[in-house]
Amino acid sequence: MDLAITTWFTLGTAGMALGTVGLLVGYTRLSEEHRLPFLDLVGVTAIATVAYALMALDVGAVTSARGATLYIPRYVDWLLTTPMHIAYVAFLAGADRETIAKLGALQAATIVFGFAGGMVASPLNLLLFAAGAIAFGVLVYWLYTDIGELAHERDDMTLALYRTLRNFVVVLWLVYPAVWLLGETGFAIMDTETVSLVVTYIDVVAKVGFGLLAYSSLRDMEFLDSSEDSVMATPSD
Ligand code: RET
Repeated sequence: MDLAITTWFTLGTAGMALGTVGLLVGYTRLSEEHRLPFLDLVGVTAIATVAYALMALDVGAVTSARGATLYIPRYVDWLLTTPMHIAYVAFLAGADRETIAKLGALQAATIVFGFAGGMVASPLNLLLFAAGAIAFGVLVYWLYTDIGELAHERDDMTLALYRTLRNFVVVLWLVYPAVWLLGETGFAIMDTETVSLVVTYIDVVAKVGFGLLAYSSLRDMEFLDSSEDSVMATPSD
């Protein structure tokens, strides 16, 4: 495999591994209430660490009908971790299990369509891309309508965190379909090396950044809760 690509994947492995350790330390500092859901976010970077390590070792690269290189560990990682992120966002809004499962399934469908589209010949590739884009579009629509309204019933801090993470997901994640179209999976304007560099960079930001954003808000909430408690505990004479 190309030395440059191996370098990006090695850097990706290091970034995800460091992120996982950082988030695990964060996990131990959170209150009982926030811990279990936060483990979902630690799981995301842990899965990505394994995916990047496999890619750095040149495991799971396949060549499509049109000569594009696709990395199976990357798509398996996305298939698992993007629904995990969506589940966290929907959980913050107070969505029930069924809704969380429905949103997770839409996100998983996006990835499956994207992988299938990347593997097949033109013009079917663009048709499958369109199917993936529609699934993602419906998901985003729900995050701004029904689920967004649901989040209004939560306390202010949780609502604010919901909004931050939802916007983070929507804006940052739009880079992925753009790169798919620009790369060899789409119109081949960008080569595999450039795609690998860009995707590795946003993957680390999207996964570690998401976890850090959540951590810092959860800590703020805990700090405010404890200072309210101490105000209430102050004897008023
Ligand atoms: C594809 C192509 C089909 C249409 C769409 C896509 C979107 C992919 C997304 C990926 C997000 C990945 C993340 C990884 C973090 O490490 C599959 C490229 C819409 C949204 C967040």
